[in-house]
Amino acid sequence: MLSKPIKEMTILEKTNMAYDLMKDDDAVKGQAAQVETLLEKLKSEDITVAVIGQFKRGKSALANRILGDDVLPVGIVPITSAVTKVRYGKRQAEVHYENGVVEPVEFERLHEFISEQENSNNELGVQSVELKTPSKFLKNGLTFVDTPGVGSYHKNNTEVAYEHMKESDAVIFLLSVDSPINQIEIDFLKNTKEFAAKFYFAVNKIDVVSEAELKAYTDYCGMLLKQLMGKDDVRLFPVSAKTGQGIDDLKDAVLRDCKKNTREIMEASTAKKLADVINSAATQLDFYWSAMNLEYKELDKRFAAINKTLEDVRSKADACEGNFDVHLNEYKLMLSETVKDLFGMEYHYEIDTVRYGVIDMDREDFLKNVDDLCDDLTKTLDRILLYREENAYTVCHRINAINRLSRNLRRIRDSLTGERR
Ligand SMILES: Nc1nc2c(ncn2[C@@H]2O[C@H](COP(=O)(O)OP(=O)(O)O)[C@@H](O)[C@H]2O)c(=O)[nH]1
Ligand SMILES: [Mg+2]
Repeated sequence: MLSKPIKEMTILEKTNMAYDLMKDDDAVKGQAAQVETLLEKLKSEDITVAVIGQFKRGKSALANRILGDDVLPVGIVPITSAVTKVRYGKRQAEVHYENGVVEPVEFERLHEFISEQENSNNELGVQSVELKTPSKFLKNGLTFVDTPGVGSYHKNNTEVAYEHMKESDAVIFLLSVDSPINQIEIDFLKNTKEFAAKFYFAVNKIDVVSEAELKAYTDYCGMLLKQLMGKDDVRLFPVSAKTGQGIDDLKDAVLRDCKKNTREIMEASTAKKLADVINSAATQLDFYWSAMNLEYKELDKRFAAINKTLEDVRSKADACEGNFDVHLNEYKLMLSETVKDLFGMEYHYEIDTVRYGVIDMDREDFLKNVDDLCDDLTKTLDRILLYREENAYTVCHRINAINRLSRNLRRIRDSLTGERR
């Protein structure tokens, strides 16, 4: 099947190969979709730069400075509770909800969706906020991401920061002179340094200290970061989001790299992310192994529970009177949650975007979609778990297929992480 040895393949070829291997196995549908996204990104060469750091270091203020537009809310109390993506374009703001709904909002109202106080624990179900502004910094397809604080009071925010770390190609890690680098920041860097291709360390709020104090701070942090990152050339960018001092140096460094070394950054970043997706696919296949090995009695119980949930979904759908697109997305989220609870596995659904004010699908369409959704779930689970399958040939075939897929994926992963087999 292989045209050339894995170790001679480019990152694009490896990513394509991983996609081809995964796309036909329902067990790793979610991961296949992630690889597809990686492929699209790799081809488009759009770099994502995220600002990451603990809350109140001045991430949002710095982002505003870099963009040259006060698009992001800044505050004395932790403000950002949702990830905010900024792209090039005519000034506009949209809130994207977990259930697929997209709602345009005015910039003045953004705090309602992304502040801890007004949307605590993300009660509104915001997935992300997407902004556009005609900043030169974003002109060449760069996406800029402002994240909630690492290690803030809500555990959720740290998870969000981790996830975004995984999605970014380059990271501006923000420290601030008013608090020495702490254990939370150190742990975060230790755990995530594998995921981004490029790091810029910035030290903010230099307007509040003397030159001597700043030097003591940067000497100390510089030493610590070199140890942490395991390399000697860690550069620190002292900045002040308040006065604008040092911002141009940081901006220039990011832009220069993104322009000159786009390919290199994208490939390094894709390699890291692909290895991570493959690890998650391997874990997923292990879950299927354990689910397949459940006793029939146990499997029967869980299939009965799934069927009960599907009945609930169908009767809910029958009683439903409008907002059909949103409800369909909500059923998908609910079903994947149930599969996770019952079988310990991720079950992937595309959540369709629902534009604000755009006409719903009609009732007939909706009921048909709900039917398909329900039928499809049991059929797929039947098939991948070989539920009640008495045919030895099918069983062997499936077991071999899982083994082969695991093995091939691990080979790609090892070639990405440089491990020898
Ligand atoms: N003195 C000073 N204050 C700053 C600077 N950057 C941000 N701040 C303040 O620090 C606080 C937190 O800023 P914010 O951007 O919301 O932090 P985030 O939680 O990391 O996004 C706000 O009160 C800002 O006004 C800076 O360079 N100098
Ligand atoms: Mg913020």
